[in-house]
Amino acid sequence: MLIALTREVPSSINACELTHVARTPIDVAAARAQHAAYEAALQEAGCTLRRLPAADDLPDSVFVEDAAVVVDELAVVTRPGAASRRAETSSVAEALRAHRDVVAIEEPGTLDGGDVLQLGETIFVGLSARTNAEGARQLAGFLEAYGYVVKTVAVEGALHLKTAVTRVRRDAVLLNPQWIDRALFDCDVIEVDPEEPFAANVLLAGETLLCSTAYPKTNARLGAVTTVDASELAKAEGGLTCCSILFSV
Ligand code: CIR
Repeated sequence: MLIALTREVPSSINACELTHVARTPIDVAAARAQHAAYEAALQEAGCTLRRLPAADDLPDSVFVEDAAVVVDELAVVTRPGAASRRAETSSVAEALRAHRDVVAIEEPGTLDGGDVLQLGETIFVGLSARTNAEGARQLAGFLEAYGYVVKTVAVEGALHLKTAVTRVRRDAVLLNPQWIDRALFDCDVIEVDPEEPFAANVLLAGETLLCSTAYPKTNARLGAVTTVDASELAKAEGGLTCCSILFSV
């Protein structure tokens, strides 16, 4: 069974962190409707939803991906790079304890789940404005014990590693070559359309590839996809991977 951990869009989302995106008003009701459609698409893809309690006082709390990294053997609770986001992790840790042993990144390490891309036994960790070398080192310490190979990669121009590259099939990634070197990947590589730099953040849920309706040119390069409108959460600099943590039980 594939579980999708999610959390409702908080009423405070207009106070979210922003790095590469200019602030524009987010319609909370519209964002919640889009988020509900995203959850429905995950269910349609075969996921069982587990919704965390809403956290209206934490503006970025809908972006649960950043709070933990879950592999088959373990859950690693992060220490998010943005101080405003650190209180998000305790409820995520509590939910994960039902399914995994849970360990945590500790100060002075910082790590956002959006910087962690798993491709089989290889785990890429983006060194970004949010994830530091110490956070990556601690994560490697936890995961290498289970045989994973952890590779760090510098992220520039994008908020997170997974803004620049995500997995689209077992053996293929989608990436923006302006932000990440395609030579890092020894699998099939598909590039985003040059007019759609933010299109690389797609979510593979089981056999279903969830993509944003905002990027038709890139989506046309991917074969069969399921599209969802994620335009309101994009104003908060969030993409499709950010709004869930997927793991098998
Ligand atoms: C932030 O800046 O932390 C949020 N506004 C967006 C986080 C998006 N998360 C992700 O890409 N994993």
